[in-house]
Amino acid sequence: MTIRFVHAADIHLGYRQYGSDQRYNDFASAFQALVDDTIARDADFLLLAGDLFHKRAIDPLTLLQATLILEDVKTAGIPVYAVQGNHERPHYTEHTSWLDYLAEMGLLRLLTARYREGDIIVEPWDPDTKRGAYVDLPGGIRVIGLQYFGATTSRVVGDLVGALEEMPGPRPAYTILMMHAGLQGILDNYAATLSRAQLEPLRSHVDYVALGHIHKPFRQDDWIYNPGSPETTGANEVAWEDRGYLVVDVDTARTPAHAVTTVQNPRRLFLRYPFAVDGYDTPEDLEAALMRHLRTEVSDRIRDRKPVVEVELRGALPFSRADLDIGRLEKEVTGLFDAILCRFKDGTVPSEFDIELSENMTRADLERHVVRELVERDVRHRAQSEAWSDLILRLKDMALTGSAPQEIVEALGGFASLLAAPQNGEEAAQDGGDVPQQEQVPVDGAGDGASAEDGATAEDDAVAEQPGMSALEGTGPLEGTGEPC
Ligand SMILES: [Mn+2]
Repeated sequence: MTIRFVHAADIHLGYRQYGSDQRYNDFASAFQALVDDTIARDADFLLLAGDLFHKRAIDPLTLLQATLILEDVKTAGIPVYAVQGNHERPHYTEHTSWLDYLAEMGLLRLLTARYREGDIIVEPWDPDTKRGAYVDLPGGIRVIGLQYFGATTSRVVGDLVGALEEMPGPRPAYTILMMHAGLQGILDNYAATLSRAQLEPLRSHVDYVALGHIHKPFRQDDWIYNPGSPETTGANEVAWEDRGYLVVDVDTARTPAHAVTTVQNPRRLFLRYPFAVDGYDTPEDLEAALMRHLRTEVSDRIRDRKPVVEVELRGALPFSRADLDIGRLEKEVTGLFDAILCRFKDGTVPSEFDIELSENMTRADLERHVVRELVERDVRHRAQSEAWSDLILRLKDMALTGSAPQEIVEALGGFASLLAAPQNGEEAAQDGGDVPQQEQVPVDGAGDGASAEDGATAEDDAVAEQPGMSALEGTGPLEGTGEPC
């Protein structure tokens, strides 16, 4: 018996990365490319191992993308089997997801295990109810699917082993288990719940473990397979070049029965340039050196591909970050690379310098001295370093002595005036951060008195100074280390 199937996962349709329409379309293009290739290779079926959608509440255009692309597979007569991932999981107050909708429309078959009175239910997929945990295909091929179970995954896998052992009839010739689950030991910064040891009892029941969830591709012992993300949902994925999807040729007469080929689908070129900032004394020097470096990296071949460019500044910055015009730099780099967008990522630390200490300082003196020197590293606050230090130390004391949150908030009233009124801030903070807001000192040049609104405006401006940084923060958890999948 020979079959061919395609195993894909983590398509993330509907992800408007960096707020970019082009990036939004890139995710659909990657899906379309892998579907076209599935059809061209005349596969018997397509597996989608979770996170077809980037989010639970997709917009109509995303649904249209999914519908049109899945209609291509349907027209070609290739069934699609899917499981639900964490990104598209309905809220607990809801009962259906957009995957259920696609299943009702006959565009895919959603495989789901249910629990009844504490027991896992592993039932065949029913064409009437369009529900079930597995399908049996001609030639003794079985596809079992488990949706994302999060922290309970290892328990569910244990229950599944029990259910498979009790299942009547002969073992199928070839069994695929599709799951949206991470495996321990793949990513340093992500603690997956499922261990390899917990999967091991499935060995005698399952020939091919088809995973999704972790965007880094991996395979283990001709048994466990994870294709990775076809598009790039976070810059950390750039390093994993062999991402894409897997084309699996099964011949049940062989051992192992499958031969698995990784296909890197076409996707947006995503370039990442770390740049060490140490040794440049002025923003002008740094910018000139950075652009010189990037000019040696760029080529017509790169420009033709209209890449995404991320520049990560690393090292100790010898001047204030505020002196770098990140927005202008992003525009310059975008032009240089003919990029669809460029983002700067700030991985710098403030430069270290020796803090002068005299002998016989008390602990309190020492603390005040250190705080003040730290404040003075930022030229914007240098003139009021005494007031800032007072405020910082007072807030710390209040927190440590168990002041009520309201008292601390009132003390922060002094913080707003300090930002808004450089001339008088020192006085305001020294006389008490607990000055009521209506008594705050007027802002220079402003006709009316300082208000909480002025404070907010000052903060907004501070954020607006570095549009690149704030935009990058918007990339959310995918950028960080918490939930990379
Ligand atoms: Mn994912």
